[in-house]
Amino acid sequence: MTRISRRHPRYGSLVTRARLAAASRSGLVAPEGLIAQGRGEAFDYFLGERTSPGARRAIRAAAVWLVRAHHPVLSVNGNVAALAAPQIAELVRALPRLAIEVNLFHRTQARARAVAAVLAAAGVSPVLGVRPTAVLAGLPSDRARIDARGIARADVCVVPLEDGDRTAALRAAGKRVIAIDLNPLSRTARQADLPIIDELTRALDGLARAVRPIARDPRRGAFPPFDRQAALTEALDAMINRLASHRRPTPRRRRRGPSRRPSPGTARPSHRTRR
Ligand code: PTJ
Repeated sequence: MTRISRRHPRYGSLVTRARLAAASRSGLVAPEGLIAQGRGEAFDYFLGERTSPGARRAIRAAAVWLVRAHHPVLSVNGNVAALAAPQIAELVRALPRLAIEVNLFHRTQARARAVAAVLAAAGVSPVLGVRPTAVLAGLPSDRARIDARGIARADVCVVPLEDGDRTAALRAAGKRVIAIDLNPLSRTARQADLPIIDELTRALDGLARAVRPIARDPRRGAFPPFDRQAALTEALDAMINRLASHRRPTPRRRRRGPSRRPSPGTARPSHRTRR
């Protein structure tokens, strides 16, 4: 792996890229996963690479939903395993009822095993979904292959870096969907019941912190409502405001003076007179 100087102003981002590139070479991350990361990075730039107040509210609401769920499940693909295995382990320590299931778009048995191995090395056990035992209706891709002990019986699913079709299929199956996606315009974010518009590792860290005090409270209640549209609008506003703060005012264009207008009597012939 290339040596990256800690003094580089974008050290964190370069380390993440190098980790994903290595994970792609080993087959854990699909080549398409590198493109997905690039898209995510662009949106994170717009956010200023920090959790917005709106995302913080979404994280707190998601924590309540997870604690109140009977069978909460977190779905893990190649990117998610490569980027956030320690954060997933921390979230499971905060909420041991949370089931962890491998679910891949570009599915091979070797990749499913690689994702499970990375999670196991971080201390997550058991990892479901390596040998799928059920099918999610209405999905043409391999993402339909799910675990009867996990997503199939879940009432709340967390789906980071997901696609819109699966989010819609999960909702059609009666599940509440919490998405983690930096792109507020993605179909996933727009389909989810509770979109968290934030970077994956920051969102998972925030979830673990928010879950702990709620999980200690023995009272249980209904799922508080969440205004998805307001959350998406807030995320877009956060990006627009940041972009606007970097924008220099456009210099006023000089108006053409009257001297450039032809003086009376010297008017250029119109097309009609030329004809
Ligand atoms: O491992 P597999 O085979 O299941 O494939 C996983 C990928 C990520 C390749 C697959 O799910 C995919 O193609 O995803 P998309 O359709 O590119 O969507 C990924 C979404 O996640 C995009 O909207 C990105 O903006 C967003 N995203 C990317 N990186 C991050 C992110 N959101 C939060 N945190 C990130 N680090």
